Amino acid sequence: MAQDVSGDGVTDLVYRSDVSGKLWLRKGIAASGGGVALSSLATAANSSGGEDNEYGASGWSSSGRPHLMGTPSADGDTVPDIWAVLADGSVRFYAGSKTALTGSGTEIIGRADYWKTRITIG
Ligand SMILES: [Ca+2]
Repeated sequence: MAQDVSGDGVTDLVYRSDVSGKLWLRKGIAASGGGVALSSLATAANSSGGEDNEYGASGWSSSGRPHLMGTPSADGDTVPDIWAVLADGSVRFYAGSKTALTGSGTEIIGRADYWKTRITIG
């Protein structure tokens, strides 16, 4: 997802790495004319802080959680949240954090294979 996760008003990037099986947070830098300097999201070295930070611990590989979607806050705390369709077809909600996700999320929809092929539209 590309939204302001850190809460400084500048768009950040949260992405999955199948190499590590983790989620990573890359913090954006404000552009002089407003918005985010897109180049700050291009590489870890260009980002705010100069490195990507672990956002979701292991278990986020595409085999375990095939589909992910980041959305604006659904729980009212203003921090963007993450929704996942797991390999068993269940849909889980992960409350966003400004620094790193904690906990195992909340099951919103029980196992149903057809959710594996449904595409959510942000
Ligand atoms: Ca930010």
